[in-house]
Amino acid sequence: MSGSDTVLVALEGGVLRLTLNRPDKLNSFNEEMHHALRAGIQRAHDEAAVRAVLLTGAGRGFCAGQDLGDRDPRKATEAPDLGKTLETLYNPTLRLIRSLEKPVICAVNGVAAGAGANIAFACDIVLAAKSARFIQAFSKIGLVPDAGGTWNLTRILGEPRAKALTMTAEPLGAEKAADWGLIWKAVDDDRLEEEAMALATGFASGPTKGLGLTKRAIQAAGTNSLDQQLDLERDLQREAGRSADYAEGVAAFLEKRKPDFKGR
Ligand code: T3D
Repeated sequence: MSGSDTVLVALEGGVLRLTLNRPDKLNSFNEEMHHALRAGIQRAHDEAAVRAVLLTGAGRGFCAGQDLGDRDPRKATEAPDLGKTLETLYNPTLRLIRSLEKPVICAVNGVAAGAGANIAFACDIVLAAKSARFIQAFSKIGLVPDAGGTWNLTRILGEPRAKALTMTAEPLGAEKAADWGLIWKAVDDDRLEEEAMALATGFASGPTKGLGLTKRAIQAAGTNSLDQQLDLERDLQREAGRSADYAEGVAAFLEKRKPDFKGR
């Protein structure tokens, strides 16, 4: 499989669909897939025509984290520098997802393990098939959670659940993940594709500027004081108020018609 085939990329009506595509390995990450995913998200940063991203997996899994076939200790002469692979491969992608000021929807179509689970949790809105499960597989192989897992799980779930999930590697079902607030929704398996695409398509005709600023504000709230956050809201509202989409939104409301947002 060539590098570009490891992530299928399609732009449909403003939605950039990125499909992790190594189904025989449950879409685990090899180096080519890292680069292809990163290039896809970078494209969403660069192209105004992209107004939402939909990330999903091909086959029966979403993503099983690192391809352990590429880490076979029996074939290595020395221990790998996994800090380097985080620094050069996983972390840049995580940062690109978080800094993209456009909605990133994740449709978890099956098992999400290791970094695969944590990349899903880094997306803005996560839908999962009811049959999907999330596994913090790291402790099974003597590693620590990465791809932002310790940060997201602790903030969202608190220490007791974050520690138990990561230390036991017990699978967490999609419905429980939704009950715990880790994901937005668990949906019937045969509805996942349709629901995720409807959500992404809706965003792709939405007020992209305002949505992006909303993402920035929500992400800043975790570390800001209330005073800092009130100042940030003031500044971002000022910016949003100058957007063409705000003018269109108010005009459309007053004219009792559907707004025609251009994403500016
Ligand atoms: O190394 C670094 O750069 C540091 C960063 C690390 C980040 C990480 O993500 S570390 C965690 C790595 N991932 C795992 O430890 C998960 C390993 N996989 C599993 O535990 C299980 O496969 C699952 C629980 C995810 C799913 O189980 P199941 O029973 O549904 O499927 P399976 O039969 O285990 O897997 C199906 C195939 O996918 C199988 O191949 P085969 O036998 O049919 O040829 C299996 O070997 C392959 N596969 C699944 N996960 C991986 C994988 N191949 C390579 N790497 C994998 N991670």
